[in-house]
Amino acid sequence: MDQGTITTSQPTKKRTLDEYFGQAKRPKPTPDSKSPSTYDLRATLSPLPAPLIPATHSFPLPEADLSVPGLSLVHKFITPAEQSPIINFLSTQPWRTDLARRTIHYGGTYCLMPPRNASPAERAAIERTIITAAPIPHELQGIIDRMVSHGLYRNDKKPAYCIVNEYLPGHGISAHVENFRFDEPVCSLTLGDGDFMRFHELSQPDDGSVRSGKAAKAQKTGRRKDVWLSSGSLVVLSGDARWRWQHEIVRGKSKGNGKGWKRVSLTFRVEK
Ligand SMILES: O=C(O)CCC(=O)C(=O)O
Repeated sequence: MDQGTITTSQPTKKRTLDEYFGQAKRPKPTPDSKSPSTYDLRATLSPLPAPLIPATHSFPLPEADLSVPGLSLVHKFITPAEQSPIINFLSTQPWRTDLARRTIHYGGTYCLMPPRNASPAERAAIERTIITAAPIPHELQGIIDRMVSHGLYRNDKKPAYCIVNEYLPGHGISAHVENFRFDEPVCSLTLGDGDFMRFHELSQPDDGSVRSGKAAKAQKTGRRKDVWLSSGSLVVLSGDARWRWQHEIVRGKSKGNGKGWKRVSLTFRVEK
């Protein structure tokens, strides 16, 4: 760089949740909708683009990991060739930048922070609140249909929520259980590079979000298990793995040894 040049980085304004999920930008639920995440898809997504992957596909049966009851892993859930169009599609989507890692929330967002002076009842209500977001786009429906065709979800009760997380070296997610507000299973697809997911056994099921700090305070037994999530794999959390074990993506600056390492995960959740 030219010795005389001083570069100043513009302070980036942290956007609020309202700026991401402002009421005006949210599709209105249809009158007969059962949940805030059900919209008239014909109005918002017409004509429907083709799903990026076909629903049917043969892959090995899920491998159960018996050391964490309720945990199973489907390696090669999608092929390397199927990953590229999904990654390209996600790159066209609006990403949230209010956390260290970039995220996209489809269906809704939750884990909202109650104000400090909130009463226990207000706190509980805020912690159960979901702010509606744009529905899971049709391009990603092939992933959902593939999970349905392999018996992970029922056709009449498909996941309506999906969080996309983009992890670069140094990014992670602190240990937490899956929000009790949702049903099981919770399924997470790994695109790009693989990584370990670390599981911690709790003394008893304990619902607590990372944001509120409650997850960090949950009492652990000390049993821990690292599970490798290969590229293209789907990790399936049910039973104790979903209610009684916390999961974590450990932050590590040296992941990929500086060679452009990146893991993108799509985590699907279903209404109770
Ligand atoms: O990256 C993952 O596979 C897990 C993401 C996760 O736990 C979450 O979004 O709550």
